[in-house]
Amino acid sequence: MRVLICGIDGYLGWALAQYLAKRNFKVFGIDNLSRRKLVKKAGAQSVIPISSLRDRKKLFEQYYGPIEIVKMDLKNYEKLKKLLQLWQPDAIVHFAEMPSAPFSMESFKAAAYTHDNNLTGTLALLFAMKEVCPDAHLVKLGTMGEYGTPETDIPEGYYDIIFRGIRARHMFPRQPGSFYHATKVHDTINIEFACRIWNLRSTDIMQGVVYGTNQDHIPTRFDADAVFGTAINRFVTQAIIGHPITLFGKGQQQRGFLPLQDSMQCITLIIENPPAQGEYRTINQIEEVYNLTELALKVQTIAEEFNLTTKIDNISNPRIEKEEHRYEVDHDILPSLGYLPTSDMDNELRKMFRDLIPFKDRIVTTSIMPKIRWK
Ligand code: USQ
Repeated sequence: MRVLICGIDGYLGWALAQYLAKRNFKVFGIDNLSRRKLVKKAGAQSVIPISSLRDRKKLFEQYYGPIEIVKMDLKNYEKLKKLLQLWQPDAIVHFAEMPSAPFSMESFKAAAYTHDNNLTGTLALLFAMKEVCPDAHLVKLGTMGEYGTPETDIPEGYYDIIFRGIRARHMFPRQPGSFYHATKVHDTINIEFACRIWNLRSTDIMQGVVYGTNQDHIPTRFDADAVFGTAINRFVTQAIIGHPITLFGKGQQQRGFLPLQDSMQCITLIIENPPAQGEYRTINQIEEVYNLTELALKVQTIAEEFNLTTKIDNISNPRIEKEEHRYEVDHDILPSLGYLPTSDMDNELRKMFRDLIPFKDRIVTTSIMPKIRWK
């Protein structure tokens, strides 16, 4: 199977390229390298060192055979069409978006960049697919954050409502928690529309917070700063350098989490089990639900195994978000496709400590405390 990964140089993209190559998929990639630039601008760096794209490609070819990677922006519609014609992908995995909620809340400029990058990139891809490869399967990375934290349970994309006695199936309401999460909601509307009118097919993945390091020959990037790092990845690096764990507010916020390696398994299963032509399918991709305090305590306990004493601090929450809320999420489709978690949180945390301690000196202390506030 031929798979194009848009955003191949990122945290998920680089891990997926190797996961698929090991399983004999033919992989192609594009990337505009924006993640590298934005992390640098945020005064941080990948804790695990990563080489230039050119060197990464060479290394990839030593382990897995030839791969074509083009440095380009997804918004470059004409070039994108040419590459789709050349590569003829069966599936296109779309990770090529600006993924940080805090970044999108920094300023008008940052919010506008996020909208332009994410929405225009996805639109270019939809139009190009319609023109060149309408049968290909678009595997789009959405986020659990599209739903927000509603009062009710969260279904997989759709739910039944009865209004004035008439029952109908509707897209579940979205309540994004940042302008970044809002761009994913806008994408959802655009992709569902494109499937409906152009008969494209897509799986939109509502993914929870991914954590961990990869298990392949070439490491993927790992961010721990306040702009691009996510909760567990940040907590582990904080424990390593003796910085108190930064719990925002009450720390009772709940999220769905899954290890990087299992996220790769899920995406591979989705590629192998495409929806029918014309179908827009939503899948919730999480493994375990925790509140942030439970996670901080877990990190603290595992840190002790590495002789690290860790303090937990409840700091003023830079975000506007519910700090106590319901979080009951349906996630039945992936298990029905054969998904089996391969690791538990404790083991994954141990592995993270082992992989990250050697790079302790690369953790940029000044980038840990959040500086961007929602208000
Ligand atoms: N949090 C802390 N301390 C920190 C960092 C975060 O308490 O140092 C809290 C946040 O307040 C929030 C929760 O942890 O309640 C999750 O925050 P996060 O930064 O780990 O994740 P988030 O900003 O929601 O975004 C991340 C990815 C995003 C993806 C999303 C999935 O950056 O690309 O879409 O996770 S989800 O959270 O399910 O929407």
